[in-house]
Parts: sequence; C-alpha cells; structure tokens
Amino acid sequence: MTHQGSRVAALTAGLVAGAAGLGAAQLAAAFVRPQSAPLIALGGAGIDRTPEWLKHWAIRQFGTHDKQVLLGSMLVGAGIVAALLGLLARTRPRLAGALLGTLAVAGAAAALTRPDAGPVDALPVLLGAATAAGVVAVLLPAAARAAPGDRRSFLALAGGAAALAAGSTLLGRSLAGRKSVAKARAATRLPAPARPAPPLPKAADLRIRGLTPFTTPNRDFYRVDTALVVPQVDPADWKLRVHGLVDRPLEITFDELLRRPLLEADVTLTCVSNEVGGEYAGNARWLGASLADLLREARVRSGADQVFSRSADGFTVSTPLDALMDGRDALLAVAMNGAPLPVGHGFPARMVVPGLYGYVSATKWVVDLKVSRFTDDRAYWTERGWADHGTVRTMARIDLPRPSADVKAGRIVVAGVAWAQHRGISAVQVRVDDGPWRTAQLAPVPNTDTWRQWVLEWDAVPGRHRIEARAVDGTGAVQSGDNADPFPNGATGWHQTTVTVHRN
Ligand SMILES: Nc1nc2c(c(=O)[nH]1)N[C@H]1C(S)=C(S)[C@@H](COP(=O)(O)O)O[C@H]1N2
Ligand SMILES: [Mo]
Repeated sequence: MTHQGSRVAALTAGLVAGAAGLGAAQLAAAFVRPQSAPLIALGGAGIDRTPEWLKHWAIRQFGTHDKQVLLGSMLVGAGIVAALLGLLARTRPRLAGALLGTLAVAGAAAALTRPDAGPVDALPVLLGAATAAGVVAVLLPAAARAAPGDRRSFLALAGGAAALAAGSTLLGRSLAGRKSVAKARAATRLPAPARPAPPLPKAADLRIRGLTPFTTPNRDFYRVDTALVVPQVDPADWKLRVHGLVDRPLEITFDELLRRPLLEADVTLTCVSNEVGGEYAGNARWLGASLADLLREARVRSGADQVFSRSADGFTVSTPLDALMDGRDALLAVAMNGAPLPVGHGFPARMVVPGLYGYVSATKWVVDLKVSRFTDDRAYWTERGWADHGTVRTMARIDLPRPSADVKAGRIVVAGVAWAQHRGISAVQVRVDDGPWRTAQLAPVPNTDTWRQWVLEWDAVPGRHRIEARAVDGTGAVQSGDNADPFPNGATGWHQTTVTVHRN
C-alpha cells in the first residue's frame, strides 16, 4: 500500500472505529438509559453549561430545531475527531490511545453528572471507547499488512466493522423505542371534567386565512425544553410527591390524579425566550387537577413563598406560591385539547399556570413538588439569572400582512393575536408610518387567560409602509414600547412589520 493509501486507510479506520464505538454505546444505552449515550450525555452537559447569549443565538437561528442542529454538528465533530485519531494512531499509537482515553473519561464524567444518573451511566461511553480502540487495533495492522495495491482484506474488515456499527446503532434505537410510552398514552382514558370549560364563543376564532388559529392543534404547539431525549414516563410508575414546608406531605399516583375532580380551562402558554413577534406561544384547552387544592391538602406552612417542582429528567422550576393559590386555574394537567398530553409536552402530567412564563410554571413530566423558599432552592433558569417572578408581558403580534409582503393598494386586513394572560386584553391599537393609533376589533374570548385575535382594515396606499401594533391589558396598562431582549424577564417592544403596497 502506498504511503498516501495507508493514510487514507488510517482515516477510514478511525471513522469506522468511531462509528462502531458510538453504535456499541447506543446499544448499551438502550439497557442503561437513553441519557447515557455519549452524544446525548455530552450534549446535555454542554447545554447546561452554554452561556445565555449563545443559547439565545441558537434558539434564534434554529428555533425548535436547535436540538437536531446540536446533535447533527456533534455527529460531524465526532466523525472528524475519530478520523484524526485514526490517522494519529498510525504513527503515534500511544498518544492516540491517551487522547481516546481522555475523551472517554470526559464522556463518562458527563454521563455520571447528568440529573438522576447512577454509576452504570458511565458504562455506554466506556464500552464505546473500548470498542473503538479495539476496532482500530484490528484495522490498522490489516492496512499495514496489505500488499501494495491490494486492500481487499482491509476493506473487508472495515466493511464488517461498519456493518456492525450500523447494526448495533439500529438495534440500540429499536430497543430504546420499546421503552416508549406511546402505548400507555394511547391506552389512557380521560375522565370527564368535573368543571368543563364554557363553550368557546363562536367568534373567538375569526377564521381569517393566515391568522393564528385561536386553539393551537397539539402537533403545531411550540416545544421548548432542555431534554435532548424526550423523557418516557410510564403512568403506571408515575408518582407525584408533595413535601417540603408542609404539615402533611403526600404522594399521588396517576390513577389517583385521574380520580380527582378535573378542571378544564383554555390557557395560552408563552415562553420567556420569545422575541417580539415570535412564535413561542400557543393556546390549548387543558384538563387537570387544581394545584391549589393539592397544596391545601398538604397544608402549606407559613413562610413558604415558592413551589419548587422537578421533572423526571431533573429539570427544575420555581413558581411563586401566590400565583398558585390566588384562585387562578393553576393545573396539574393530564390532557391537552382533548387528548392525553403528548409525550413531548409532558405526559403523563405537567403544570400549567395562567399568567406566568413557562420557565417558572409549566414543568413537564413533573414528579416532585417541594414547597420552599426562593432563598433556599434555585431552579434551572433562575439559577442562570432569569427573573424569579416571570409574569407574562403584554404583547400584540401582527400575523397579517406577512413580513415584507407585497400587496395591492386598497382595503387590506391587518390582524394578529395579543396576550396578557390573567390580566386579559382590553384593546389592540395599530398605526401606520407613525400615524395616529387606531383601535382594532377584538374577537371575544372565554376568559382572561387566553390570547385574543384582533383585526383592523386598512386602506393601503402605494409605497412602503411600516405597521406597528400594541396591546392594552385588562388593567389599562399599555404595552411597553421600549425594546428589550428576552433576558432576564421577557422581551418588550412593539411588533412591527413592513409592507410594500403596489398601485392597482
Ligand atoms: N421538564 C421540563 N419542563 C419544562 C421545560 C423544560 O426544559 N423541561 N421548559 C419550560 C419552558 S421554558 C417552557 S416555555 C414550557 C414549554 O412548554 P411546551 O414545550 O409544552 O410548549 O415548558 C416548560 N417546562
Ligand atoms: Mo420557556
């Protein structure tokens, strides 16, 4: 084999070994837990340590695809590292081995420090690294032994290892898929609500083409969470503990939860990371037990000021106790738009609290409620500088006309949604090119906890125009026009859109 040829062979050996290592680890992770797979563990540890500005940039660039982009780039990175290590192993096998060992230790450390990890979580990474080392140890000598021009035996071995890599990856995936709770979800029978939501006013949805529908179908509902793999929580094993500063700690099972009186409520959920005009908002009809009743049963002690909730994957949320107890529909929800919670939205149970951003209220896959004090327990995002009291900011969004639309002169529809959960929306105002504010028509709403569609007809004259909208909440407060970023307590500013109006 030529010198050049043996380099290519070493690169190939590295790549194949890397794939085999990841495949073996994937297979092992199917038995341990999905979070212990190397890229998932490293990615998760990375997300938790990423500075806020970078997370924001990623969310802005990639939206809810941020996780696929992260995993995709990690896979490419792993391929490059594996190929380079293969190349290095050809001339400096010890150094290559030491580097692989270092990577393995780092990966194992990441796996061991993930929330709820046990000692076995280190196994997939270590097994993967050992597999990779073994494959290189077999492939490199085969490459070196090959007669010039004859790489058949090397290629056969490399092909075999690649096939094993693919096979173990697929097997690992399908075994992990068996742990899916899709079946348990499909088998969940939802009881009728003890307090059904009032029927929606007919005109709550103005049915204007291109305008955000009043109710967001589950499949279109935005998803924001730190979970690289969606937690699969079997309702048969699910329990919720209520403890901390309470006189009567309690624990309920999923069956017990379903036997409680369930309330149905239309509530709009919004993410604090939403930019002005952004898409991280959705409205659904939730079904769930009253969180206030549950806390009253546990007898909250005086001095407590928050409920610190934890999800099955270790994510934590701190919710101001006042907001849970003041009579609003704070729910331990089991269903969304008439179906059991989709797995990605928290099956079997999550919190929903009208008026608060998701990071301080909407714990998905919730398993633990600790009544405590803000000074004693810090949650995932508040620990990272986001505000303790994430009250939703008043916001009007323009859906129509679309950004940078070209329209014909004449009467055109300006429409959107506005929200100020639990305060309600009392007006939406629109202005064009800094002209006078005009009042839009508001669609009726079932309560103050949902967004509200609005519409205004505008006699568009030729030229380029800037349209702005702002909302007034139920207390009479006008939406702030100061432009502020989402960090640390929600974006402010008026949404605006530009249109080009053509002569007819
Ligand atoms: N377990 C868990 N729950 C979570 C989160 C999370 O990362 N993990 N993110 C919160 C945030 S920031 C928001 S905005 C809402 C989003 O809920 P959704 O994905 O159902 O729209 O979930 C909240 N609950
Ligand atoms: Mo969020």
